[in-house]
Formats: sequence, C-alpha cells, structure tokens
Amino acid sequence: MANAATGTDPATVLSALPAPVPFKDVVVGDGDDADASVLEECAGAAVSALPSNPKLFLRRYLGTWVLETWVPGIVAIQRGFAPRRGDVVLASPPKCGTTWLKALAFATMARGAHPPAGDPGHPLLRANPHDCVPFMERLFAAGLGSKVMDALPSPRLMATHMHHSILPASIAENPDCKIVYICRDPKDMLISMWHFSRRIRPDLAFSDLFEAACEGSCLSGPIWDHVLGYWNASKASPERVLFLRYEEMLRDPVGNVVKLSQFLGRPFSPAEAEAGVAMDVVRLCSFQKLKDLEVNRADSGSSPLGGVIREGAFVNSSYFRRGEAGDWANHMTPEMARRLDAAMEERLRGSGFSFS
Ligand code: PAP
Repeated sequence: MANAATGTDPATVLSALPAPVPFKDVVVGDGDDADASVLEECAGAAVSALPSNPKLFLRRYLGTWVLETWVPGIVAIQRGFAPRRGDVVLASPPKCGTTWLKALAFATMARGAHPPAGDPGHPLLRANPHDCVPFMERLFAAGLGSKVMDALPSPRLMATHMHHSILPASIAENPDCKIVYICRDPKDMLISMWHFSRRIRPDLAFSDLFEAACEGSCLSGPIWDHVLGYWNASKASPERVLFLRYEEMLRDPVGNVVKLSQFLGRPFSPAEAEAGVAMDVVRLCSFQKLKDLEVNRADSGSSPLGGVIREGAFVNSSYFRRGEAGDWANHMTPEMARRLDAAMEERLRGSGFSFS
C-alpha cells in the first residue's frame, strides 16, 4: 500500500531502516580496553568493602543488591558508557521476561531486514536472544563493554538489571535513549530465580531466597524499589520509558508488541497490520518456538562473547523453563505468598502501580 503523502511503499521505507545486529556477530579489535582502570580499581578493596549477603553472592551497591561479580561492570557503565542517538535499553529485574523482551524487541526492530515469518536466515533462529542483545553488567565486567558497544552498529539494543536510580545519566536522562522495562509478579520471579540459581547452587534453600526478598536483599532488591524507579520514570517521561508486565504480555502478546513498536518509533503500517506482522513477531518469539530451536536446546552458550557474558552453567536452554504465570502456587504456602504480597503492597502503596 503506497503512502499517499510520499508515494512510498511502507515496506520499502521499513526495509531501508537499519536493523539491529546480534552482538555476538560483532568483531572487536585487540585495542586498549577503555574500562581497564575501573576494573582494576574494583578488583581491589572497593568491592570487598561493600555490605554483603554471602549466601547469595550479593553486595549492596548504592542501595541496590547486585551480584558481586557485576559491581565492576556497573561502575564501568556509570563512568564510561558512551551513549548513541537511538539506543534502546531493555531493563528488568532478573527472571521477569528479559529473554522474551530481548527477542520481541529485536524481532520488531529488525523486521525490515528480517521478516519475522518466512526468513530462514532470521538471527533469532540461529542465536539465543542473549547473544543478540548484550547484558551490560557482565559485558562491562568482562572488560568488553566499551569495545563491543562501540563496534555494535546502530540501532543498538542492550539490557540491564540495574535499578533506575543507579543508571548513568547518559541513559536515564538522555532524550535520545529509550528504556523498555518489564517486571513480573515477584512470587513467580523468585521461583524462577530459585530454579535458575540452583544450576550453580544446588543446595540453595528457597527459604533463603524468600527471606532475602521480603527484607529487600535478594538479587536486584529491593524489588519494590526496582519496580518503583521505572514506574515513576515511565509516568514522568512516557515517551522515553515504557513499562510492561510479563503477565499482561502473556494475556495480550500482540497488543503489547504493537505498543512496543509504537514506542520504539517503528509502528506497524496498515499493510503490516493487515498482513498480521505483529502476530508473526509474537509467534517467532513464543516460548515454545524459541525453546524448541536447535540453538536454544544447546547445552552451552553459542558464541565466544556469549560465553563471556554468561556463567558456564547458564546454557541457552536454561532460559526456557515453563514460561507461565502462577507457578509460585506450586512452591509457596499461602502464608508465604501473603507475606511477600503484603511487603510489596506496603511499598507500592500510593504509586498507582500494584501487582494485585
Ligand atoms: P534473565 O533475567 O536471566 O535474562 P528472564 O528471561 O528474565 O531471565 O527470565 C526467564 C523466565 O522467562 C523463565 O520463567 P520461568 O522460570 O517461570 O519459566 C522463562 O521460562 C521465561 N521465558 C523465557 N522465554 C520466554 C518466552 N519466549 N515467553 C514467555 N516466557 C519466557
């Protein structure tokens, strides 16, 4: 369908827009590591002086609980992240739908170059979403942040678990950078985190994770502050911060992909709407589709960079477990659920956001 004003076909316009490139395909040179001095500094006393939760390998950094191994990466991001016009940051607490959001955002932005249906060469068919969109804390902690991000062509997609309060101004206050946030019922988040963590800590008791979450000291805690930071930012700057919920995405995936495409400045054209392209994106990124792909059944990370940004046990298949809402009921007593719900509600009261 031609655009009456310009006479151009929307599909032609779209295919002319640059598509994101999987970061695992980026070739980085041997040049100097711009983040080296920060990493050196953090390797010394800086990290060990922070309050810790040794059971969960966490440190409290600027009021937020993060994996000890991420601290140097966070400091390097804060000091050295070089923004670029059009950057898109996908933010989330862990185990809240990051993998899904990475796939959906990548497929939505890349659809001009890679139609989500009928392109056997689609990057998501050969690369795990975590190899398409880098996790910034680990990339920078590995000393590769500046190198890889500089080499990555625009538009750049990247992901973080950082609280909004500790994002550098180059992201949080940058009018040229968009943030897409996803969160999830904290009860399901904790169950997912427990299963995931047991890959490297088989002895981890769920009660340890649960108690830490209620006190605000689980990974990425306090979770209420994580959610509130992005919620408030989305209210203050809806054109720069999009706030999504995992359960809502499960309920209405197409509606949320349409919302995502509009927010990213790449809305579906009437012709695409008629052809059901948003549904194609949803199908390509569905839990079952991604889980069944050869690359995601693999027992290991699929690229050298992938290996750097993931702990060894966190192989591609580990990101796909059940992909449902409500699994908490199979693991928590009603009393535990009430306690965590109450802790969340108390902190979220008056914000205009609630998980219930
Ligand atoms: P991360 O923070 O380590 O990147 P993340 O992707 O946020 O993990 O969370 C994984 C959860 O998303 C898993 O939930 P579960 O343990 O309750 O099953 C995983 O199954 C789910 N997930 C992964 N991909 C999808 C998808 N395409 N659709 C829906 N859920 C998904």
